Amino acid sequence: MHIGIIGLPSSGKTTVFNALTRGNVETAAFSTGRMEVHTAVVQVPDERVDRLSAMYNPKKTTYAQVQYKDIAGLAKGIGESGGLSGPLLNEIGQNDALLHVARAFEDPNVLHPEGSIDPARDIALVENELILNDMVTVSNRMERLQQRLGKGGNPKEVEAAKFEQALLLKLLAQLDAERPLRTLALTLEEEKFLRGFNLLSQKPMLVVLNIGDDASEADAEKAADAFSRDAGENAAVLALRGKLEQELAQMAPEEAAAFLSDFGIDEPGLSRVIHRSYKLLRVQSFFTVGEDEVRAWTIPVAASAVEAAGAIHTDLAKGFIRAEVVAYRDLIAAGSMAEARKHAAWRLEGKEYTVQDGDIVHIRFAL
Ligand SMILES: Nc1nc2c(ncn2[C@@H]2O[C@H](COP(=O)(O)OP(=O)(O)O)[C@@H](O)[C@H]2O)c(=O)[nH]1
Ligand SMILES: [Mg+2]
Repeated sequence: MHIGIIGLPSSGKTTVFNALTRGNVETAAFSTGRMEVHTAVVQVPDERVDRLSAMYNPKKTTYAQVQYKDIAGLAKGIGESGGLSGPLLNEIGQNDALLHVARAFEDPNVLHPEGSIDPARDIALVENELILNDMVTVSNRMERLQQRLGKGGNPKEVEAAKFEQALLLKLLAQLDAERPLRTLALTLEEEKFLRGFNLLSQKPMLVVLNIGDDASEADAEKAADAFSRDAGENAAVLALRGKLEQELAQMAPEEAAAFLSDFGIDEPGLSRVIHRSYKLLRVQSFFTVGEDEVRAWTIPVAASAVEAAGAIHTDLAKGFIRAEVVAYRDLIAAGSMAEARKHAAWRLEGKEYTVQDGDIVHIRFAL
């Protein structure tokens, strides 16, 4: 999974990236405006993995992973003339979801490109750049399609072109109304067709309001209410104290715990962001356990047992016989796999079984 961090210059993208990845990339009170990208892989904290690991004491424990990219270079007006530059478009387009950092902290030492603090305005500005860029992409596509339609072709080709034309018109109407594509309802066929188009405003988006140390999260989220109200299920907003989280991420665990209780924070913003973005991507985890390794795997929500097998290795999907399955809480309640096996909680499932979040799975297979 890949999540791209975008936002106006000096909104705190690098600060949030450092907080998420325990990184040490330099932050700056001014922006060079250059495109610059930093990448890091983050393990998704998961108490269930910790408990399973304590149960099995394996040689290796592997958490689910998310790759974050801090992408600088998006600014107001940049998408107006012919869309984003190739490299920037490419960097943003490659992600499964976007984490959009909007500045909500006051600090006279940090220049704001728009001259004042107004997160709702800034969110709309960035959205608009994505929308403009998609407009260019879709219009270009439409132009080529018109030429093709003009030339005729066999009935099958014409039918495919008509399907695309209807879809592109639908997208253009949405973009013309300055609305992102992620709020547009699409059929499965349309969604499939659009894969690989790199439409930026179609990507699920988590807006992170970067608030100051003593600002209230509730106040900040209210400021972005308008955005979250019509964003639908493909977007979410949460507030985060970027600078404080960055400092927190660089502390030793005991120091961090004391710090959290001093500030009255129960869950570090870091894990809230990771969990929310995981949810936005509509993925879930299942686990494999053993003395060698306890491991979390990422699969789409509603994936089947054979898809889960394929996530581990293509051979397991090819030679799939049955999946041994036990729900996480049933295993914990039973105390051990041997105990769980004696109860109905442990069962054999076929290819079509819909894997549930937290299932512990062992694939029986033969090649
Ligand atoms: N006061 C304050 N400053 C912040 C906060 N988050 C980031 N900054 C500062 O704002 C400046 C820009 O941050 P940076 O992460 O480099 O922004 P980017 O351009 O979006 O990557 C830096 O000087 C940061 O230290 C915050 O929550 N509070
Ligand atoms: Mg930066």
